[in-house]
Amino acid sequence: MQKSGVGITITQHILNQQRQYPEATGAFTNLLNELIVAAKVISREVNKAGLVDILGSTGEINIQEEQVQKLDVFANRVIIERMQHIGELCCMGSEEVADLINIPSQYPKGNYILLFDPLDGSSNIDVNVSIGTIFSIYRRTNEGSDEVLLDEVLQRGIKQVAAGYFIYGSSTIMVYTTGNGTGVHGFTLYPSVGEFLLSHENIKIPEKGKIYSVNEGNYNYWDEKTRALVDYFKAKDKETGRPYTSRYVGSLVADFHRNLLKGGIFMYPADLKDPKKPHGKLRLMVEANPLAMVVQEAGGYASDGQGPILEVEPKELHQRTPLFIGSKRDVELAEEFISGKRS
Ligand code: AHM
Ligand code: MG
Repeated sequence: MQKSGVGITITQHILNQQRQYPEATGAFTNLLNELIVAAKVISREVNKAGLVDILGSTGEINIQEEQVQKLDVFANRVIIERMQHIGELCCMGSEEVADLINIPSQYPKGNYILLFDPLDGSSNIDVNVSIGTIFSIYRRTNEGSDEVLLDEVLQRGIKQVAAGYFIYGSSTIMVYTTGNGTGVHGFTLYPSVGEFLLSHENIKIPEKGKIYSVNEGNYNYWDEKTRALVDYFKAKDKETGRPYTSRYVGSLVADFHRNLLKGGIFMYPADLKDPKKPHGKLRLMVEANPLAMVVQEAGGYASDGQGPILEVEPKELHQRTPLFIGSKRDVELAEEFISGKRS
């Protein structure tokens, strides 16, 4: 990973990328810039969460039947309100909202679709552990039509035109990619200046890591194959660098980001804890797909245990999926265990 000494801002970086496509209209640049503004607002609010009386839940239950925290509601609102008026989106989808979010009729519409998890890792808000915002951008398939159908949104991850996340940790970092070999780049927010500056240029994930990240409290809810996989990472074998180190904070963005930089595998396998959720906990469209695009562009891999996440045909906006993501060789190994090719 190279460090840039020139302090290039995220805006300059996006514009530089845009210049490589003479046919680009600037719509996409406009979209990303507005999203960055939304993230700065969320970041400021997250940073003062311990100072103002914003902690605690609103008492509402979101459509995933989980307690909604106040900051989730805030982050969700900021993104919708900032993004709906810019004229680049035809609709949005949020982890916190059951249906597609239409663009109000007073605003112009565009050809992009924005899917997001406004504040991932919400159970960590009130204990000062890193949380994040995840985003995924698609082009609509039926440009020109007034009505946006769910079918246009339910595209495979491979069709994403950009994806990334903001992590609100010891500093606020944005990581994004536009795919096609353009690389994965990270920018750190300099709060006093209010700018994201390039800090992690062309991130590459190590081909094999030393870390496994999973909620092992679920061990007894897993099937035999999943248990065998995690047992494998814990077994002693000098030649293959085992046992791996265990690291899990329970914020997907934070666990993913650490493994992206250091190498390793994050897993949220299918479990039998809740028979209504046989595919584990994480959502395909707002969590698995965007991080899968990032990791693959960085040289890693993401699988649902049977094949690439990016090839999964989505059937519902809030579909859940098992997720194995990180260093290529570690995820391929996980796939061999889960798909039964190895035991
Ligand atoms: P959330 O989007 O409601 O915050 O839930 C998703 C989070 C992920 O960030 C994290 O990886 C996972 O839930 C942790 O779940 P668990 O507590 O079951 O290990
Ligand atoms: Mg969430």
